[in-house]
This record gives sequence, structure tokens and C-alpha cells, in this order.
Amino acid sequence: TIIEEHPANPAAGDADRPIGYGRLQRKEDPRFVRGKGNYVDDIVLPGMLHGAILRAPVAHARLVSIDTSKALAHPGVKAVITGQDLLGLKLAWAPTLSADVQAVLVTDKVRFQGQEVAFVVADDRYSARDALELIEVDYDVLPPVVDVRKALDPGAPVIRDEIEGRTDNHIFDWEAGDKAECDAVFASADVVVSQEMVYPRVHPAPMETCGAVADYEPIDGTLTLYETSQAPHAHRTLFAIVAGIPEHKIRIVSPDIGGGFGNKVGIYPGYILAVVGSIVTGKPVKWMEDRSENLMSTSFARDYIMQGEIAATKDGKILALRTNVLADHGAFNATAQPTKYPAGFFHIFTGSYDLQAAHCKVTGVYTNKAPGGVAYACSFRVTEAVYLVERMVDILARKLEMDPAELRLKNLIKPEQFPYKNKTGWEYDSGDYATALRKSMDMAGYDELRREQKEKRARGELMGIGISFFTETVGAGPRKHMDIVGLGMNDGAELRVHPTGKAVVRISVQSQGQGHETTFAQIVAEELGIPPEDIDVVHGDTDQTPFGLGTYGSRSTPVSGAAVALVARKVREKAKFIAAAMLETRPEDLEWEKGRWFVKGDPSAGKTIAEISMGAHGTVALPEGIDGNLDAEVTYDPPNLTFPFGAYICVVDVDPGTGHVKVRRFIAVDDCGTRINPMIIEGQVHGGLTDGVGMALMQFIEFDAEGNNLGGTFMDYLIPTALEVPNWETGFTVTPSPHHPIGAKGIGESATVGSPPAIVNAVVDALAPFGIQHMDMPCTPARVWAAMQGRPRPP
Ligand code: MCN
Ligand code: CUM
Repeated sequence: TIIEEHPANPAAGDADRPIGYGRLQRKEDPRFVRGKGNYVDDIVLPGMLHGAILRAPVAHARLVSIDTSKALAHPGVKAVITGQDLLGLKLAWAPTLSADVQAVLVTDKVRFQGQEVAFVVADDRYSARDALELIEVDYDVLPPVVDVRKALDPGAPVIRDEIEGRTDNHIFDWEAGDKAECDAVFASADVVVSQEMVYPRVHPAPMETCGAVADYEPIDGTLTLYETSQAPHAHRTLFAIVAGIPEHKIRIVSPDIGGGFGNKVGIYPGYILAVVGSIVTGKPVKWMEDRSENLMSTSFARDYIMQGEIAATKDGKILALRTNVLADHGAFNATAQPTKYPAGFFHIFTGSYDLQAAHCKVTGVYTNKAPGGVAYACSFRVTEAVYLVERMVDILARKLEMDPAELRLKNLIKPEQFPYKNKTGWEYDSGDYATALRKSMDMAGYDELRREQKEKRARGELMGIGISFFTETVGAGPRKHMDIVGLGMNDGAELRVHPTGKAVVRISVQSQGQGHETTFAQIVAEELGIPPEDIDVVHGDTDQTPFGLGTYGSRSTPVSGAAVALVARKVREKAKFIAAAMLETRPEDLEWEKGRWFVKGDPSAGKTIAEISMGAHGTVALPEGIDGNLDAEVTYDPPNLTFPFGAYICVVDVDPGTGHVKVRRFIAVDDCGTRINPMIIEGQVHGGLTDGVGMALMQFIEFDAEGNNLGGTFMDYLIPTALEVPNWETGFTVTPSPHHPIGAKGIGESATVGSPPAIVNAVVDALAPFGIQHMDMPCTPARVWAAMQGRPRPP
């Protein structure tokens, strides 16, 4: 099922051009490249005040006293809000997305460095920031819990002692798969290998930090909140519940978003404080984080310690996989994932292989660190899952002295096994895995690379080749299986075709750079034959769009994309009845071709969508039950998630003198089913691969023994640039999703999920002469060098 791609976008006006799948340039780019984007910080309202947050300098401390009088006296300061003030408003604690609560401002105890302690509202940003230094706080510093491995020790300080009866830092235990069956397979296997691996704490670090402008109107009780949000409708419902403002009085606007990457899914104290500030002062209040605030206090990602074990026969048939995971959730359990899955979709850790058994257990614990955990293009923790299985398969290949490509080819799920039910309950919709892996090997010249490596090894040069094969599960989700804080994960779409045939489609997801204004117009164009430039996509304003759960987990195409295709089909069906009236024939005598209904056997007698729309809005006598417009709306409940996949090959050179790793080549073959816009897909893949280089080689948020965050600036937390990445070599196969209306699967996180194991596999492969079985990310020069010397791992 490999479909050849249509050629590049032909000139405008060409009637035959492939509007559905062409490499249409992004409709949003003219405003972005001219500096005309409209971000939250660009919003200026009359009389607007500015907020700033005082943050805790230590990780764990009792709040003894707080004196705000000097700050209040500072020129320009309009209000100083403390945790005590919020207690009075019943807003000191807010519910998280994981059935926990999080302090909006500290009332009793600081629980991580950078936590919110007080909020100053002033005439301008500088006065607000200056006033922060005038707030006098007395802390009684407590020993922090920094090492997740010690968080459950009997004597460990109890972080969440405000919860009655709590005597430890344990949050949850969660399991998937059949443990007994799995243990039995392990017991009788020829070969078992195990490895502990750390997927370190990293941060999505979008270019735009988080912020909000809150405008509470006391006269009619309406709240307009401009927010950096990936999920405006879900936020509106939560604000209604948290702040007690009726939902119909709340309008949430997410204007242009300068990158989200999961960082903008949750509701942060700053958003709530902007609202409180506006209520208290009666003026609009803007709050915008700086870079360190973003890195230190907003949703981090990963932080999983995984104990992996894989069982196989001696000739390389993989039988089973099991893992125990220790998950560091920080001081509040604020991870964002469907309610039933405290470890997200980690239980897809069986990967792309046909196994006899699998079992995973995840233990979540509190530590004195910022909350979060599900972010950074993670597909709800599929990142961690894919890293685990792909590292384990490589370690097994080494043990069996088999080529890692050969071992994978032997064990991949076969095309005829789809739909494939894995051992932890997922039903993979479609796949042709071996074809994708072979294609990546052809593109890489795999055999030639292995020959080159052999020659280089003989000369003492360190070259490594790493493979990863991943399967994702994206498109949350079917309401029978999942919800977030009780909200079903369905999306709406509303389509209006104006009398002259121009259209507007309103969607419930929110673009943060993914190009939705282009690709969703392309879906309508494909279904109705209207050129994409004649279709406007409206998103990011709860007053203007249908309810839906927002953009994350690469769900926009699988869920909202399906809604858009279906709403266009609904309009097409309605158009048939109107066309029949216009052509004085019966609807069943009409046939559809791109853009028009015509009489079967008489192609000259037909009406285009534009003509039909004019007819609908005009004076054509309409059939019974058809009203005078060409509009429709739908709410889509996906029957299943979609399962994109890919085969990645990474080639690295390691400098034996310095331990520096250079990614020399990277080949990525992705399959996201039907491809709506290949150029946008490539952009998503390039971005995700760059993330992968960041995580595998450069990035981690470390803490010292006192719980000080050592990754709070871009001097310490490194962002890969064009200098660190190769020219990406991308390829694709197309295996449509059988249940998605246009066969599309998500792509937005695939490369971030799939690339880190390929890079680490390549580094470990390069270091094979040293007998190294595993290296934890990031493979920094210091760590690689130490590994080569047989020294302990430096931080
Ligand atoms: N697409 C396509 N054909 C497909 C699948 C997708 O043309 N078969 C297009 C879509 O129409 C959309 C884009 O590719 O324009 C990404 O689609 P999708 O995979 O549905 O993902 P989402 O739109 O839901 O985006 C979310 C995803 C996530 S969860 C993170 S995290 C991430 C990512 O997108 N954050 C991003 N990519 C990002 N890219 C940018 N520029 N900024 C972010 O914050
Ligand atoms: Cu997990 S990051 Mo994206 O789902 O927004």
C-alpha cells in the first residue's frame, strides 16, 4: 500500500492540481515571516497591569512568615497577593489533571525550588519585578527529597504532609500485561538480558514561554482570558470549576502560540494568578514568564528510571519483555494524560514486535521538584516506552551476536497480523513494518555502512550505527476508553460555505506551529473541491469554535482531522439534495466528482459547490427538510487510536580523544498513513529529530543535593542548533489507517519518540570495542569519555 506522492504544488489556477495532498505552502507563514504573528505577549488592553511571581529560592521549606508591606508601598504596585489571600478566596489549591491538587501560592510549605510564593500586580513589568525583592519571607528550610530512588525510604521526608494521614511519598502503582504469564515465559527462555536505564528529566522549552492576559469584567461577570494554551476548551471548563465563574461567562483565547510541545497543556498557577489579579484590581492583568521561570517551574518531561528485561530464544525469537519503572512526578501529581492511565500510554512498550507476553509496572513518587512529566512531544510517554524496547532489542542483539537490523526484521509484527492486539491491550490499526525498515536500510546503504564501520574499527576509529523501529499510539481518544478529568476526548468541526462558495471551518484543536490553518483547509478542499486558499480555518477561541479537547498527543489529525473530513462530507451530501433541486432531477441520479454534482450519464449537467451554495442561499425551491444554507457540524468520537510507525537509522562518529559524538547521518522513514501535506510532515519530522539529538546528546535537568535546579537557563539546558544536526534524510511509506475517514495517522511526535534510541544505539555501537552495553542519556562528551576510560559516570 505505498501510494506515490502527487507532484509539488502546481501553479494556482490549474484545475487538476492535487489540492488534497500537495505540498501547499503554509497559509500562516506570511504573517509569521513578516513579524505579524499575534502572541499573548503582543496583547495590550486599555489600563492593563502587569504581574510578577515571587518564587521560592529553596526546594523544601516551611513558610514561617511573609511580609508584603514594603512591596505594597513600592511606586506603581497595585496589589500583592499571598497564599493566605487565596485561602480566603478558596483558590490556594487548584486541582491538577491527575486528580491531585497543586498549590497556586504557597500557604504552608515550599515543595520545589521555583515554586510560586506571592504575586505582585503593578503598573508595569519592571515595577512588579522590583517589588518582588521587597517581599520579606522567612523560611524554615527542610531536608529535600531529590533522589527518586530514596523517595520511598522509610525515613524520607514526607513532601505532601498537608494531606491527612499521608506518611510517605508514594503516588501510585500501575500495571499492564499478565505478570504470571510473562514470568513463565521468562523462566523457560534460552536467553534473558536485563538493563537499567534512565530517561532523564528534560524540558520542552518552547521558544515562547507561558503567559496570560486576564480581563475580568465585574459588571457582567465575564472573564476573557488570553492564554498560551494547547487546549482552550478544556481550560475553560476547568476555570469554571476552579474559579466558580459560570462557563458561558468565560472566553478563552489562545492566539498564535510560539511552540507548545506539551508545555502548554496544563493550567499553571500564573494563569490563575492573572485572573485573581484582574478580579482584585478590576483591571486587565498580564503575566508572562521569563526563561528561567519556564525551565524551573512548568511541565518537565520524562524522568523515568526503567529496569528492563527481555527474553528470547537462542536463535533470536523475542518472547517477552518486562519492566519496572520508578517515575519521578515532582511535588504535585500534575501529569496530563487520560484518567485511567497514570503512566500515559507507556504500556505500548511492547513496541513493534510480536511477543508472547509482556508486563510493566510503574510506581509514581513525589520528590521536591517541579511537577509535570507528560510533555516534549511524548505521545503520553510513548517516548519512554520506545526508548526502553529499542534499547533492550539492541542489547539482546549484542548478546546473541546478531545484527540489530536482522533481529528486528525477524521479530516485527507482520502485515497480515493487523489489526494486531498486543499483550497489554492495544489494538494496532495497520502496519507494514518490514517494508519501512528495509526502505530505511536501502536509503542508508546499510551493508556498506557496516563494511565501513569494520574498516574503521580496524584502524581504531569509533563509528556507530544505530537503528530504532517505533510504533506510536496517537489520537486520544475513544470515549469508551478514555477521558481527561472526566471530559470525553471527542472533537467538533463546524463548516460554513458562504453564498459565493468560500468557506470557513471551525475546529476544536489549537495550532502551536503545526500548520493547522493549512492542512485542515486541505482536508476540506479534498472533500469539497474548493481551493484551500478559499477556506479559512478558525481555531483557538472558545467563543468561535466547537468544544473539543485540544492539541497534544498528536491527536489533531486523528481526531479533529477526521471531524473536518466528516463535516465536509456532510455538506457534500446536503449539496446533493440542493443540486438535485437546481437540476430538476432526483438526488440518486447524481454523481460526485471533485467539486461538483452532475447527472449520471450527462456530465455537462452539473453544479459546483459554489453554485450549489449560491442556490442554497438564493431562491432555489429547497426540498423538504433541507434548510437554506450549506453549513454542517459534527462531533467525532474516534473508534480507536491510530498507530503511526517508522524506521530510523543513525550514524555517529565518536572522537576517541574527547568523547564528542557527531551525528553524521540520520535516515528517517515515517509512515503516518495518508499524508495531507508532505512539506509540513517533513517539517514536523525535522523538528522532532532535532529534539532527539538534544535529548540523546545534550539535554537534562539535574538537581544538586539541596534540590537546586541546575538547568534553569539556556547556558545549562542546551538547545540543539543547525550546527549539531546533520542534513536529515527522510523517506516514507503510506499505510492508511483503516478507521480514519481519510486514512491519516498523527505525525507530530513521531520523530521525537523514535530518534533518541537510534542515536543512543549508535553511540553504544560505536563504543562496542570498550565492551560497553549501555549509556544513559545525554551522551555528553564527559560521559562518553568517562565510559571509554572505565570511570564512573559524571553528572
Ligand atoms: N499532518 C499531515 N498528514 C498526516 C498527519 C499530520 O499533513 N498524516 C499534518 C497535520 O495536518 C498537522 C501536522 O502535520 O498540520 C501535525 O499533525 P498531528 O500529527 O495531528 O499533530 P498535532 O497537530 O496534534 O500536533 C501536536 C504535536 C505535539 S503533541 C507536539 S508535543 C508538538 C508537535 O505536534 N508540538 C509542536 N509538533 C509541533 N510543531 C511545532 N511547530 N510546534 C509545536 O509546539
Ligand atoms: Cu506529550 S507533548 Mo504533545 O502531547 O503536546
